[in-house]
Amino acid sequence: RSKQGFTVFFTGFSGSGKSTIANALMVKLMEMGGRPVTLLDGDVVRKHLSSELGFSKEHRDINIRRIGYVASEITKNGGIAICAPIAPYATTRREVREMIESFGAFIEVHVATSIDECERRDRKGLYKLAREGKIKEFTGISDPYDVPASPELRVDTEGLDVDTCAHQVILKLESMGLI
Ligand code: GGZ
Repeated sequence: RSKQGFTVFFTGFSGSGKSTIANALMVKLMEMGGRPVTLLDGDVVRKHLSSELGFSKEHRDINIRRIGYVASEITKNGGIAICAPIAPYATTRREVREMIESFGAFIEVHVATSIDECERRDRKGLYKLAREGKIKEFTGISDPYDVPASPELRVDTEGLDVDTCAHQVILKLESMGLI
């Protein structure tokens, strides 16, 4: 019997490493073969699915629900969805979890890079702009982030490299009998 579908849902600050780990995970899962793997990355979704949305709580919630809906359809059909938005609100993450768990497994992965470290790296220069007030409602600077209380996995990008973080997700999926 073929295995059930599932969604790996990364959450964390801008620049925390979500996209990089999500991509590394996608490559590993694709190499294993078997099921199709779909990556729903934050900035890609915002370009193609949520281009009219901003960063108010209402708009972020709509964005996360859209991602959750697409991931739930993939999960329902036995596929693998990897999502990598900030998803700052715990109640919205919970909503998405419930939507997906009616079809398959939901693995919440907190990419736990601290806000100080994200700001220090500032890969895209967005934290500087947020500090200058040129980007409003910036998560961690001028907008909230609810730290996940009980994610399936928390990865430490300050102590571990990308490949090790992605491998920890693989080990988790194996221990859950999903791959
Ligand atoms: C947070 C923002 C903001 C504000 C633009 N707050 O590093 P990035 O650039 O590529 O990732 C961030 C992305 C966040 O979009 P998400 O869809 O993941 O957010 S949410 O889950 O809250 O809907 C960042 C950029 O958009 N960005 N303005 N104000 N991130």
